[in-house]
Amino acid sequence: MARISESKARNGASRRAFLKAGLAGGAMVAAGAAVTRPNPAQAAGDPLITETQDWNRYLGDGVDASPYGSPSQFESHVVRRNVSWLTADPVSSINFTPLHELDGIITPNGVCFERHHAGTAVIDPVEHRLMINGLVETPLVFTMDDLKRFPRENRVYFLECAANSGMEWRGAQLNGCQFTHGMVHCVAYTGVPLKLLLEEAGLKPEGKWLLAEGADASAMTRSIPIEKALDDCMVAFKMNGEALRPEQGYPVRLVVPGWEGNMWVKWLRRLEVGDQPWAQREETSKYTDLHADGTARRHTFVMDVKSVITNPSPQAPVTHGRGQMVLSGIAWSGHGRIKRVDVSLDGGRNWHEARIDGPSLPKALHRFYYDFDWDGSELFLQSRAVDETGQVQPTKDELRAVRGVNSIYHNNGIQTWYVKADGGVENVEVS
Ligand SMILES: Nc1nc2c(c(=O)[nH]1)N[C@H]1C(S)=C(S)[C@@H](COP(=O)(O)O)O[C@H]1N2
Ligand SMILES: [Mo]
Repeated sequence: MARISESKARNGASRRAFLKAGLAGGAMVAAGAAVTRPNPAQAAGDPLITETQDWNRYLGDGVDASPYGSPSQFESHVVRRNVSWLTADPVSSINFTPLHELDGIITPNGVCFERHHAGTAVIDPVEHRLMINGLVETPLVFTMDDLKRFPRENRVYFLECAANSGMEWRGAQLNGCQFTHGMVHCVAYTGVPLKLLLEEAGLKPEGKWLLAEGADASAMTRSIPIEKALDDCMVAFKMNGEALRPEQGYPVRLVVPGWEGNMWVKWLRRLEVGDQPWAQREETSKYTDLHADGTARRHTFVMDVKSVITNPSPQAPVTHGRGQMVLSGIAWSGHGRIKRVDVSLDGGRNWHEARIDGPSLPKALHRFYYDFDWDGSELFLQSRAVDETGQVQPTKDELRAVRGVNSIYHNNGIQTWYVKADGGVENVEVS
């Protein structure tokens, strides 16, 4: 995330109230208490039932109306959005996934967040080439047709930009999970295991690192340890069953499961095998974590365990009043599966185990729910994920104690949403 200025972050921090955990009242959730069901609509005399509606009276559009379909016109607000002050120019910019409008674990292709450093490259697949060179027995150049003749696999992975939640280091700032956590998407990829391509070229024993290079105008380049390349990396050409979207690297991108998004080079054109990391811009001046003492953490590749409540959240307030509420969110870890998610309604004093529903896949988003009876009082919602390696998502204060506040990258701290009695929701911190 290139252009965030420190003063912006500081101002943002002071803009929102920091609430102390002396929460008056608090949400009462009596164990085993009967849940207040939603009020059924007043059926008698409802014209939506008694009158014939237009959609029932007139023929609809025929099958030729939309050869490539798009969402309902009533869902036109479900779009990627940006934060105008974050970057100076759209070609080196970011937009965010509308997490509060989605459910399940798969991100639809049209709303996967985009991050590019030099705009979206437009590449005719017939003219695209992928080269493998460096410390290999036989340097190779693949066409897209060549790549599609290697045995392929289908796997679901999240991609998270290391700068996700980066604006929240110094305090609560952006009002919506789309903006605080929307630099993540989760897609089913089809592609060739990178291992097969490297074996085809023949790795020399001194080959320890891989340089992945993009064909866009930024020529994005990152060093990747060879163990990771041989483990679970993929060269992917399909997402959610169809061709990669141009924004996501059409015709081919690198998939680096569980590791920071910057390494997932889009428009992948070259893989060079070397004996040491290259020290490119994106692994020195960017995507490193500056400590208070002036030293920086480098090669912080894995995205640690993290979660966020997507509903309710600032862009998705509670509109139905007290009674039965479906709280929902997502959790993920670059180390593997999510084992457990707990939810707090009172800013982290008491925790309730959430229900994980849907597939639990390693290095993929997990969907969780907590169904409860809201008594209409203020809530301080938090979620805390634990992954299968036992890592527990830290509080923001715990994170700051170790890493200071210079960092933009790798913020996996616990998020708090303040739900007011009127159902409105705000981004806050409790301490
Ligand atoms: N060639 C190329 N690859 C790239 C980038 C880029 O600008 N150029 N951006 C990187 C960054 S910083 C991230 S977070 C991810 C974003 O992937 P997405 O646009 O599919 O969400 O792509 C990475 N791969
Ligand atoms: Mo990124």
